[in-house]
Amino acid sequence: CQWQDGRPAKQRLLVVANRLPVSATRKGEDSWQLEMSVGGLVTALLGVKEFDARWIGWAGVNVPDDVGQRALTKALAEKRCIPVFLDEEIVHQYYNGYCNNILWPLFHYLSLPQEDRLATTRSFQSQFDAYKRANQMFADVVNQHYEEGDVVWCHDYHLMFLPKCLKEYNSKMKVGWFLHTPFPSSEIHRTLPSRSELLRSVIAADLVGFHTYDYARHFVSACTRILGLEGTPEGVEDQGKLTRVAAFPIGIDSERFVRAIDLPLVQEHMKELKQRFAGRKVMLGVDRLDMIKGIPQKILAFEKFLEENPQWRDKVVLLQIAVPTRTDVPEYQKLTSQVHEIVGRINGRFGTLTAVPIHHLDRSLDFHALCALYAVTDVALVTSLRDGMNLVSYEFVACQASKKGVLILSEFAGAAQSLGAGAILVNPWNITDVAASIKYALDMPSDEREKRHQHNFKHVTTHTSQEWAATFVSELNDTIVEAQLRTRQ
Ligand code: ADQ
Repeated sequence: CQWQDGRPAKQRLLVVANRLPVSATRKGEDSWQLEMSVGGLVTALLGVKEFDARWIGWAGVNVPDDVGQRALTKALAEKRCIPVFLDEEIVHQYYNGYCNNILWPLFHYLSLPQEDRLATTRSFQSQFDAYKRANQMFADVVNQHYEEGDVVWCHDYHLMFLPKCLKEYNSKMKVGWFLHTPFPSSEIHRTLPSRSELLRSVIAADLVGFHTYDYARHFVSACTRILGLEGTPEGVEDQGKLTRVAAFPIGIDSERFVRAIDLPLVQEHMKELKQRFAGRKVMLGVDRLDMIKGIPQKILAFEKFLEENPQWRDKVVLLQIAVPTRTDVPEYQKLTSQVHEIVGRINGRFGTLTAVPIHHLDRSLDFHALCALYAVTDVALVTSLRDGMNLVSYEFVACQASKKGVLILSEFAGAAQSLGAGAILVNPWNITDVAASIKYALDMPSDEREKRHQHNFKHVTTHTSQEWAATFVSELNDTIVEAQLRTRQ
């Protein structure tokens, strides 16, 4: 391998995340089918090409037998993936329980229904124990595959305990941790029974990253208020050890989207969509079907818009593509039924024999179909109640080079801080405000659309996922160098 500045030109990077970027389905005793998964983390990290990267994570299936585990490990190795095997009980307690039922809502400022809150309070300790056990299992696998000089990049709220476990194995390991969700105000984090233990584990890392400066600031405040540590402009200091804390706003592989628009397959899809919706303005929502994405609120705002603007009723269509996630969690099942019920009601109310105002699909679209949809859209609606960043808004902008459509964006998405000047920012809880913004977007003169689009397009094409990862890892390398210098002095 080639060397550059004393390091291999392609540095080995161990990416550790709860889920691998592929889902595995068993086809026989020793045969597996692998399929790419959908989600923000996968999208961002697929764009990372500067490193010799391996991905460590759970494949999303229970594989109790050795034959199955060996075969899956072999199949995954071809995709440079290394599995962590978790059994059903631990998945239930760690993933469904502690991660999805406790940390996810808390970090997004969402409260649980009262009965769930009480049940969660009762099962809290056993779920937290499972969380720690699971993180230790991830650490074991990282440790087996770690080679000197590797950089270990831990991702997300599932693995807050991992930096500590890794440093206990090897204090010289370069460990970074990045959170893809918001980090809430310290007042919210304070309510978590395991608040101190989690913070202490995270600051065992050398570098801690967030999407926005606000999330980083909340994290430092939590460390100062809850742990009594000193916050510095650089991060958090604990007995002379500095943990660097900073904002690293994620991006997308924008070139991939920009180029895709000219592909014959995408052009073909676009032609079909244009014919299908001729004479109507196209509005688009693309989300995982998750509470944080504000899908019911978005649809209710669209209903209000139709109610208040009868002249638009047969001239606009909302396409909502919502890929189901966490389908075994009752709260998510309830959300699906709720969305179906609202869509059905509005289509019944405003539909005609030949057209309905909302097309709702409960599924994921392939890359080419998604790009075509983004490209023919006049107005994209991203109305997350909270969102770490939101990459859909970036993807939409990247595909709009010729149409220059309008982005309506929640002020509670991290993306509002980077695309705020070009988008129309809304409070997703205020459906009157969102309905008025829809009207404003549909009526917007072309010179204003052009100006707004140019602002966002420039940002999306210059702040890419490649740059995000390169900046994080380079800062992680430098952090270690600094630490070593301090020790030498
Ligand atoms: P997510 O909550 O998954 O990510 P987001 O950033 O919008 O949210 O990324 C979703 C990804 O999944 C996009 O690449 C999108 O194209 C894809 N996707 C969604 N629905 C789809 C569908 N129906 N069909 C096909 N593809 C679909 C988490 C955080 C975010 C943060 C990212 C990255 O919640 O706030 O931006 O990680 O850090």
